[in-house]
Amino acid sequence: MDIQRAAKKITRAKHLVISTGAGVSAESGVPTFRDALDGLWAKYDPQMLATPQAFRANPKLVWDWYWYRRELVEKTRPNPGHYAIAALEKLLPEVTLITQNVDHHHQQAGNKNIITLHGSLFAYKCANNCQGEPTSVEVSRLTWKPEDAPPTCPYCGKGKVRPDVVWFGEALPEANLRRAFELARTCDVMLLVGTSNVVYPAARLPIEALYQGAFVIEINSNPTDLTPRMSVFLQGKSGDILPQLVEAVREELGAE
Ligand code: BJW
Repeated sequence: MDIQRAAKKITRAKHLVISTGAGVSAESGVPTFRDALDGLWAKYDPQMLATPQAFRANPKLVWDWYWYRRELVEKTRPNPGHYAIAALEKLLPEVTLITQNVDHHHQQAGNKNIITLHGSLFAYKCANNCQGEPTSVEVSRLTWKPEDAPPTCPYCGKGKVRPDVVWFGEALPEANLRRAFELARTCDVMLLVGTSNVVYPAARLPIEALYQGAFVIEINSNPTDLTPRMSVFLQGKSGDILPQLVEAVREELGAE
């Protein structure tokens, strides 16, 4: 069976890289981006909310939308999929998690070795990066009225404070991106979970891994454009499949 085949490869991996997207948090109640009915982009226009141009044109709208999402995520918790990924980090010698997610659920579930590609809903910076990239701002220490949002940068007094997430057209954090590509090119097994694989440069990670001969396992509730190239495709909810996969890995480890 495919789960057993995947578990065998994972158990014997020299370096397992796990790459996750919004689907892994869907069962926590965090909306994905591109799911047709309940994805964020089915209701909101990304060009109006997730670009630097949108923030310049309407900072309050963008700020309020991110604040609303932060509050929504704060009400949610990691799900069995996140905990299964954290268990893999404990069970196996070399595991690195690369995530596009900004919700911190992997950190809350217990993963330590994490590379974040698209920032965090809980971090903020000066929009002008007045002290260098990124000029982090601790928003809880600022006094500001919601109606006057976004607050002004406490360092330069000019730039507006913005969420430290990566918007369309912006560069990803350089060191994180470099490390993610190094790992994709050198890992022997990659587990790709809950991403539509349409947003670059993250979408290139599984392709790089495949080029280098890695065994790539995809878990998704729906096939993606990359599915035909996968070594194994496990179709279903990550909160169902990942715990089964971890159970099978434990059995493999016990059998060795
Ligand atoms: C389940 C499930 C369950 C559901 N279990 N599965 C090359 C070609 C074409 C375009 C480009 C290119 N290079 C760059 C671009 C432009 C652009 C891009 O990729 N556009 C494409 C959309 C065409 N990329 C960029 O602009 C990036 N920047 C860049 O390249 O800069 C270059 C540069 C260099 C130097 C200087 C300056 C610039 C930046 C991309 C930033 C993406 N930002 C966002 C928002 C983050 C903040 C926020 O949260 O608001 O990141 S957009 C959004 O998409 C978010 C996500 O991280 C990202 C990926 O989405 P993800 O995670 O895959 O979610 P979904 O919803 O798409 O998919 C969910 C999947 O889960 C589905 O498959 C479901 O089936 C599945 N699922 N429930 C398992 N229970």
